[in-house]
Amino acid sequence: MRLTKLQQKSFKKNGYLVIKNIFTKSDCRKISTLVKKNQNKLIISELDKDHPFSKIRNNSKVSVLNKINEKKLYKISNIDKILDIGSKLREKEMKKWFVKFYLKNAFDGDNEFYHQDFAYHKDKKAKNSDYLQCFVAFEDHKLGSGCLRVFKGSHKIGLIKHYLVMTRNGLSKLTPSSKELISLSKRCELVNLELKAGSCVFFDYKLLHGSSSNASENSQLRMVYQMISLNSKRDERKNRQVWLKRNKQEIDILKKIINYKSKFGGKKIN
Ligand SMILES: O=C(O)CCC(=O)C(=O)O
Repeated sequence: MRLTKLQQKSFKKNGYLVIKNIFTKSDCRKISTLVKKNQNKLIISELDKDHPFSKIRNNSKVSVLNKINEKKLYKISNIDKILDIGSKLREKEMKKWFVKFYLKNAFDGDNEFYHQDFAYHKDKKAKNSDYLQCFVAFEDHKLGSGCLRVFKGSHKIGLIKHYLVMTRNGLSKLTPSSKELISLSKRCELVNLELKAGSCVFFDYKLLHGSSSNASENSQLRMVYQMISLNSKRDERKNRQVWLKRNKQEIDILKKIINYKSKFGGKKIN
């Protein structure tokens, strides 16, 4: 696909670029059916359910396709066409690094804390410009159902301080303080990306973004297609260290909660 000079300029200036109709409506329907039909077989972990601590036999929140379903996906459409645009935007050869689907289920889908993706990767040796994300809507995304929201131009403000917060899933996320976000919202316009099914947005790993929970009757399936430059210096050993550290921090937070609860309930638990 050809990118115009204006599109390249707009990506550099704003930190994101929307491309409409990269997938046909018919492919979107087929891909949604494939992901939703297989979601319970494709769960990454129990914690990736909408309510992992409940007896509700609920939906998964995140799905990664296994080999068989990935083949089925590529029969529907070649999602790697995203790479061509990604390489043009980054002006270097990019490769697919990780693909996952967030189901953002009706009445259940969680919010995504505002964050810069690079906050998760800063200690892994690769540069911010080695990464790129493409976010694809396979259903119509509306503000009322928790569409993606981005702080326009925020990729230029550097890496903001992020704090670890615990989600209702028992998984931690990184996010700046709300005080910081309020201050940034005065400098960078907060844009609602109400994408139509089949449209996508490419964005810089330092672009601040997030979304509200989905309290509506409409699901908002999205695919997150992450790219990395062919020659990046990303260090897998560092990556493992970062994950282990975060896991330990999560366990410490959960222990604190259990201690607090047991004191509150007058019960001693070891
Ligand atoms: O699903 C969303 O609303 C946000 C996804 C996201 O933040 C990410 O993948 O970095």
